Parts: sequence; structure tokens; C-alpha cells
Amino acid sequence: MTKIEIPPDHPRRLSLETRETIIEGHELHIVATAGLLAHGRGEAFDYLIGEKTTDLARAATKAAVAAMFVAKHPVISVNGNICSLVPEDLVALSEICGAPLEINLFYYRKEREDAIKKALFDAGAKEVLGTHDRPSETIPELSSNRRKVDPEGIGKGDVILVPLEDGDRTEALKAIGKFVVTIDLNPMSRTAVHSDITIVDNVIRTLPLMVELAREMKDLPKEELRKIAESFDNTENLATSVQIIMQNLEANATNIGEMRKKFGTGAIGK
Ligand code: PTJ
Repeated sequence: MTKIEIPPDHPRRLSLETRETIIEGHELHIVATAGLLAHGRGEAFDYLIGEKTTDLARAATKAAVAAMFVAKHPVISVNGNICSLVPEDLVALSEICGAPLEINLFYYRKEREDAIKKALFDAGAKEVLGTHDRPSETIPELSSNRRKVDPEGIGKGDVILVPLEDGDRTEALKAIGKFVVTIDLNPMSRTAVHSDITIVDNVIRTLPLMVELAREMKDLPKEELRKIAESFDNTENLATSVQIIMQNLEANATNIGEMRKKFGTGAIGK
């Protein structure tokens, strides 16, 4: 493996370590090559959102957990990126919420399915749906590899958590009446826009927070949970997320001169 040591005092240590994790996931066939590009896009949006969980993202995460508890059949859809970044948290959330883990890949290859299944079992999963040896049914609205779903998972699921998703799939799940919860750093992506609850945050922060909140909220009365989930306004959430990005950009425009003072202008021709 090519994993490199990031100096402990590096100002962008966490971001670089996460990048190493994704690269390692790619070498293990967990992450698709396109998953590396998707991660880079996520990094850029994380920068714009301030690389922290906003109060808004926290409220969305709480609503998402509430929706999973209220659901009859909550399901967690697993792709290469999420499996590589937070496998233990996926397993923990699945157990607390009674939501099965279903592998559902855009860039399907049998060796990827096997690698993801192994990573989930290594992280403590007892069952993994969506594998080639299991029964499958088809989402007619979708033409990509993801049209095949597990009848015991997404097939009968009502609330589906689809972290880091491509837009077609979200639209197809919505078209067949599912309540879709997503985690996407880009509040303008088709997935973000069409989901019922969009957590605009990095999955590396959201999944641990979902596990923490699920532990806290699991004994709340169903009516209270339903209220938390149903009172969440995703239109306002997305509009405010875009405003947060604009405010961060404006703050940078104001501060850029100050930041440049550290080194000043270099000398030419010396
Ligand atoms: O493993 P597979 O074959 O199912 O493929 C998975 C990917 C992610 C490659 C596939 O679903 C894809 O192509 O996704 P997109 O269309 O590139 O969308 C990914 C979205 O996730 C983009 O809007 C990114 O900004 C966002 N994103 C990337 N990294 C993160 C993220 N959002 C939250 N946390 C991240 N770490």
C-alpha cells in the first residue's frame, strides 16, 4: 500500500489523511476510479462550507436520524466511497436503527462488490444485502447498474439513506415514492436538491454524528421523532447552505490581502 505519513503538524492533516484513506480504498478495489474524482469535488465543497459541521447540518442530521427511527424499513445504501471512509460507523448506525446495509454500486464490478462486502464484515457487519448471490428486483426508472436492488433492502424500504449519491439514482428512488436522506457537500447537486433531507456536510463528520445522535434519540417517543423529521424544511436548508458558502467566499475576498502579507512579494531577477 502507498499510504504516506502525514506530518502531525501539517495544517491540512485531516484532509490529507482522508485522501490517503480513499486512495487506499481504491487500491483495495473498494473505491471506483471515478470515486477519487467525486472525493476531490467533495473536498472543494468542504472547503467552501468551512470544513466543519454547521448548526444547519447538525439539525439536518438530527432530522435524518429521526426519519430512520420512524421508518418501517429504513435502509442504508453503501457505495465505494462511504465504505472506504466510515465502515465502522455504517455498521453501528445500521445496528442502532435496525437499517440493513445494502451494497449498490454505480460502477459495478464483482471484485468491488467482494471488497466492499469484506470491508463491511471486517467492520463488524453481520449481514450485507445487495450482493450478486441474493435475489434482486429492478427499479424501472433507472438504466444504470444501480437499477438492481435487494427486495429485502431498498426494494421494500421506505426511508433510504444514500450517502454521496449520483443524481439519477436519487431521482429514481423519489419517482418510486421513497423518502430519501442524503449526505452531500454540494447543496446544488441533483441529489441534494431532490432528496427529502439533505445533510450538507462531509460523511467523515456526519456518520459519527449520526451514530452519536441515534444513541441519544433511540428511546424518544415515535410522535416526537416524527415531528423532528417532518418539520425539517429541506428547501430552506439548501438555500441557507448556499448562503453559507457565499458568506465564506465573501469573507475570503475580504481577508485575502491580509493572508498574503505573510510572505509579501517575491523578488524577480535576483
Ligand atoms: O462506488 P460507486 O461505483 O457506487 O460510485 C460512487 C460515486 C461517488 C463515484 C458515484 O456515486 C458518483 O459518480 O457520484 P457523483 O455524481 O460524483 O456525486 C458525488 C457527490 O458527493 C458530489 O456532489 C460530491 O460533492 C459529494 N461528495 C464527495 N465526497 C464527499 C461528498 N459529500 C459528502 N462527503 C464527502 N466526503
